[in-house]
Amino acid sequence: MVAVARKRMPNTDEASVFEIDVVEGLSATPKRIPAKYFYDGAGSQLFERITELPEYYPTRCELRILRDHASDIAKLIPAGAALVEFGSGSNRKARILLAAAPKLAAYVPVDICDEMLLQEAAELRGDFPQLKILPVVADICFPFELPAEAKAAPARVGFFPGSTIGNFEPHEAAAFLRNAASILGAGATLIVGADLIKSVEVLNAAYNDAAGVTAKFNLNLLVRINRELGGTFKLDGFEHHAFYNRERHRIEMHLASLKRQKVKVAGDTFEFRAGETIHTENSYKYSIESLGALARCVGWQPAGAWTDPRDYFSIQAFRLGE
Ligand code: AVI
Repeated sequence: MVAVARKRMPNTDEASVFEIDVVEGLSATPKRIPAKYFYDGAGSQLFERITELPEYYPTRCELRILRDHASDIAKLIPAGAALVEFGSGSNRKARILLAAAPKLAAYVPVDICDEMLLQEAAELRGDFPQLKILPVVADICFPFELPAEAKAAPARVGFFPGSTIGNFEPHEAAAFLRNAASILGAGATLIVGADLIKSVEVLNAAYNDAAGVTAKFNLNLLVRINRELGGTFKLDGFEHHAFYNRERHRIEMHLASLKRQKVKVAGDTFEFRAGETIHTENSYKYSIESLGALARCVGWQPAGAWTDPRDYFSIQAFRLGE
């Protein structure tokens, strides 16, 4: 059995937190549900399908940047360092860095989902036998302890790919960067994948794919509420809406009620007007400068940036002073 460091919010039962967040969000004006609840089993599978859609460029662009610039990016990783991946998921992107930085001593994948984390860790041990693989089960938005060997390493490098930073509100992104700084410590480096501001047509198409997978992903939230919270949402009573909000530099996803209706969730009744929406996700788009400014505010200094040939996506590096 592999020893895994654990850190979760104290006294929280995931099911009741989901219920509280949904009931609170549906009681608010305008109605909203946090985007983190997309990712049940079906939602995670639908997201994997999204990453392969012709219109959804971020995953392909990020992989291309990592492959094209792996040796330059790896120069930011000193010999003997520990690479800490925030929200590691499938490790697919980290593997590119691990292969490009053979002097790395340890890899610390951090994720809230322990099953996937342990499975991936076992595979990585086989593929990178010289590397210490030290998984940590934790919510990356809260403080957690690094394993002793990672703390003792001569340097720590954080890795936060996938443009997940874009799903945080700007103040949450700043809080994440501050938390990463205190976990990684003085002298650390952080490598972040962020989607870039671009033409409205490209952005809108990426979140309104012709095959309807993103719509299914959005509507799956209602399927999850029906199953886990005794909801009575009728899927044909709601529609996927996604559009770019130019003022706020973000894609907004909503579920729009097609008619006046009442829905029960966890014993409470919620009324919808025709056209009223539940705001389910924001996906903020940055420039190199705007993410740099946000990072500077919480103590990180820009230390490098790479983009794909169309400048659709960026990998940005930041350093903390000693
Ligand atoms: C996970 N995250 C970076 C995706 C995004 O693009 O904001 C989630 C997503 N939502 C719709 N399509 C993809």
